Amino acid sequence: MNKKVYFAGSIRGGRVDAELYHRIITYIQRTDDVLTEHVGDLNLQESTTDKQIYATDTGWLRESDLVICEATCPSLGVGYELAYAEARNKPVYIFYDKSKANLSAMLTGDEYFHIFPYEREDEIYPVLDKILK
Ligand code: 6K6
Repeated sequence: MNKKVYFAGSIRGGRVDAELYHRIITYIQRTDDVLTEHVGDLNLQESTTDKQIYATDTGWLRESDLVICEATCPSLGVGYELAYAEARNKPVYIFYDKSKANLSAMLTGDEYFHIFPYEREDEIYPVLDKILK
């Protein structure tokens, strides 16, 4: 059965990696369901209230089977989501470009998280295959 994947990536933290999020989401969708397709939307518009965003996203986090995150661009919302997922025992997989980001010690120091530093984007996809198999 398809897994329900909560993909987390920066929105108000900055959209510099939005195209990368889009490619990762498209890759996951070949085999599984992404609850948060909008994170990879290159023309994302504010269309609802922050209260509604919080209610919807925390509901999807509770419904998800696992969380996959691209954390190169720092985001308070993503950090919150990762802690929320950990508190509910959801498996959490974090990717980041080690030449661009110095990931927070609050992530790298937490052994609960599965963290994958990469140098080139093409290293991400074989790891995703293993996570989703
Ligand atoms: C469009 C433009 C700005 O805001 C929007 C609509 N906002 C959001 N819609 C859905 N999910 C959101 C929105 N803002 C934040 N999130 C959730 O938090 C996503 O699941 C992301 O993984 C994460 C990003 O947090 P910030 O702090 O970078 O916004």
